[in-house]
Amino acid sequence: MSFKKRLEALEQSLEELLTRPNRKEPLGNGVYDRYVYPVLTAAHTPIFWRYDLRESVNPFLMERFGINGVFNAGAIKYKDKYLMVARVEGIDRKSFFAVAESDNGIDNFRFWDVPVQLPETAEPDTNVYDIRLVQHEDGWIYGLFCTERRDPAAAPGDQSAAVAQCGIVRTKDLLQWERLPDLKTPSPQQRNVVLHPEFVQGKYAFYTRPQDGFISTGNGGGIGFGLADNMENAVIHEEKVINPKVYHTVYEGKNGLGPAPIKTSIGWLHLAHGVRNTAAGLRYVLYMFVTDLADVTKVIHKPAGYFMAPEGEERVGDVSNVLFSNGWIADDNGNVYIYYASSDTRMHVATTTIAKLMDYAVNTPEDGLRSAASVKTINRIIENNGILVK
Ligand code: M1P
Repeated sequence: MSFKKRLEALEQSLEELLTRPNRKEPLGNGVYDRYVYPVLTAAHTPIFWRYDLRESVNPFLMERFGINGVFNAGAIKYKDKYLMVARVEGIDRKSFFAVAESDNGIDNFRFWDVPVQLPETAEPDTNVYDIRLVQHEDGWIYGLFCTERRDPAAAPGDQSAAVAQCGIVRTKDLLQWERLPDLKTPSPQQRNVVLHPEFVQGKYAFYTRPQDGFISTGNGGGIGFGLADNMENAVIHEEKVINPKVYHTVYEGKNGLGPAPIKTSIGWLHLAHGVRNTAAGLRYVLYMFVTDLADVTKVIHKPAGYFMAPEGEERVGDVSNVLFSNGWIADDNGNVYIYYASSDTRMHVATTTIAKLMDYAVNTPEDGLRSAASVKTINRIIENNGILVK
């Protein structure tokens, strides 16, 4: 195939993918709707990122920069567009951020021409990922992300020991980003740090995930909370765990907050991921809880179990059996777009409404933490449906 024909074929196949309409999966569970197609994948990235399009230097039109996956995207509505800031991972295993935009939030997401030009601190990042975008009441859009660097204490032969910390950037237009110093906390490592959109006691409020090691949270498990005086040199002196790991639940191994919480009339609605270990490796699912409007550290509703777990093709990918979400958008009319990644490979959307999510959060029974308690819960539903449980 000639260079020209191959380029035309590549362009046509990308355009077909980018313009393909998405559609809801039939029926669903009443809480949210899943969609048939992923909304962002490696194949959605621009051809001019992956190929040198000069025939003189790339006569075979071969890929020069392969993309391995597009996942764990932050999300925000900006100038009436639905934006995801995705974690784009090259085949070299480095991640970077790139903005993709859609008019309706469910299909036709297109990457902006150039990835995010992320400034660095004096200590360069080896890898950056999982950005959480927050429109804060101070007027800035903040991006909190994980910055990973090799552990300086690692033995010479150990090339996997790493330190994860929370990197911070801010912007007004998602084009120019200002890098601020990394967050300082009492914990040796941090991942899944999220900024609360409002001041709490006049301070910046953070959800953290203290952890002792890079993979295992050790003693530090649970979603933490802490306050900092400013963002220019953000320091949390005291971290309090507000949503701990719990034995024999979907978050017994570790957990972490997803996107920044959504304010509702009942409380702050949170989406988080819970992890447990299995013979087949770690399993990541999404769950929800609600915190008090007056005391944002107090959990007031917590439905049992998971809100979403990997299904069908979502179950398989680079890191299989993983759902992860760090981005959602709540429209003024109450519609909610939940952007979630499957198996560290691709992005999907699920749609619902604030009314449905609050009904789910408030009226789904809590975890009784024992099999007998689960049977009691089912019995109540059966009896409410007119069937006597003897
Ligand atoms: O591979 C699953 C996820 O693992 C990490 O999340 P956590 O710190 O909660 O275990 C992150 O590396 C995340 O990016 C990844 O999706």
